[in-house]
Amino acid sequence: SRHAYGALRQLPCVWMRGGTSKAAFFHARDLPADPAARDRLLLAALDGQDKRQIDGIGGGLPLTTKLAIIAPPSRADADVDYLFGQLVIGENRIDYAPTCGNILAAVAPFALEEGLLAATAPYSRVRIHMLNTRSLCEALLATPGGQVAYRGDTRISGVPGSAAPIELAFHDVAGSSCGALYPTGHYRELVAGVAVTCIDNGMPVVLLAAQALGVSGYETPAELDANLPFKQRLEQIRLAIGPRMGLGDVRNKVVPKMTLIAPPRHGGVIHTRSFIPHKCHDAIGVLGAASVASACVQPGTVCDGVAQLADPALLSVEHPGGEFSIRLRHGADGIPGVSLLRTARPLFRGAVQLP
Ligand code: NQM
Repeated sequence: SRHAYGALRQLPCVWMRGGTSKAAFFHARDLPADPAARDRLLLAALDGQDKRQIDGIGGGLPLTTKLAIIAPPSRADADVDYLFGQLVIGENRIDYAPTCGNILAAVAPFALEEGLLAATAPYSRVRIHMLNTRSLCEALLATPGGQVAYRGDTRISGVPGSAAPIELAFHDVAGSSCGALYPTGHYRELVAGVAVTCIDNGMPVVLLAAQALGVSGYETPAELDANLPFKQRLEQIRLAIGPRMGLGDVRNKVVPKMTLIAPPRHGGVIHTRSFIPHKCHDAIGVLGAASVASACVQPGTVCDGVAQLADPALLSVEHPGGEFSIRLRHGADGIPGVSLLRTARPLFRGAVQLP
């Protein structure tokens, strides 16, 4: 046909690390407004057709195959809109149901450097509207002389070296996807014979004692991923509890995430293994960790008796790659407010080449 040969199309893109994840960042203005046409383009950019994304810029794993679409704010109390997308590997589709707190860390640097808002010196405060969950995050980062600072001495587990900190403070994330902090109306309940706690303080998470599923909770992610009977049982529980969390049929959704808990081993509050939702995370998600920490301060959850709470305002959540420190503010409404530190940086700027 006359279309058999042709040049590649160019789509402006910044490839960024946010916390312990990587994503392709796009301007909404560069993408089709129609969601179906937009997703066809994005799936071609990442190569959603192949498990390894060999013909695209996807990273082959859930944590490295993410995308962010950035736009001017659609609400008056925000500086920028952030839509997160997760490629569902092997299914050639993008899931927009959850947000991602790691990629969120890269939004403020992107918005400032791409001129979506002006930096102030020595710090800039960027109010980010997280479109997936319709909630707000305030990012605070160093911008000496109006330039984003990337070098610094903040270390986060799962990222080598150190970098400038980006503080993320969340205001209204309780019930972000499920409508309530404890969406089933219980602190603890039985699902398929296993005690669980369902919580959404920014991310829908199902907590359960590792021992209740016949594992210790200290296995490596690879060991747990290889344990198929265990993974089937975990998915059975996830499918059963999803509708009770207000998420409907979750067979094709990446929420709720499943988190195994065990007593802390390294001086933290609790030890975790998180499944997102099928593959075991090498660390833990940002809002996942916020939700776990929030459950640790609530008597009557499955964390009660497992968590070792020293300081109810600063909680160290242990995970396979180290720990994640979550600061909780306890307001009068009983809903813990969350803040935390991440680092982020651009890895590559240019244009994705599209067939
Ligand atoms: O919980 C992994 C990640 C995440 C998401 C996942 C995240 C969060 O580590 O907010 O950051 O749960 O799929 O990037």
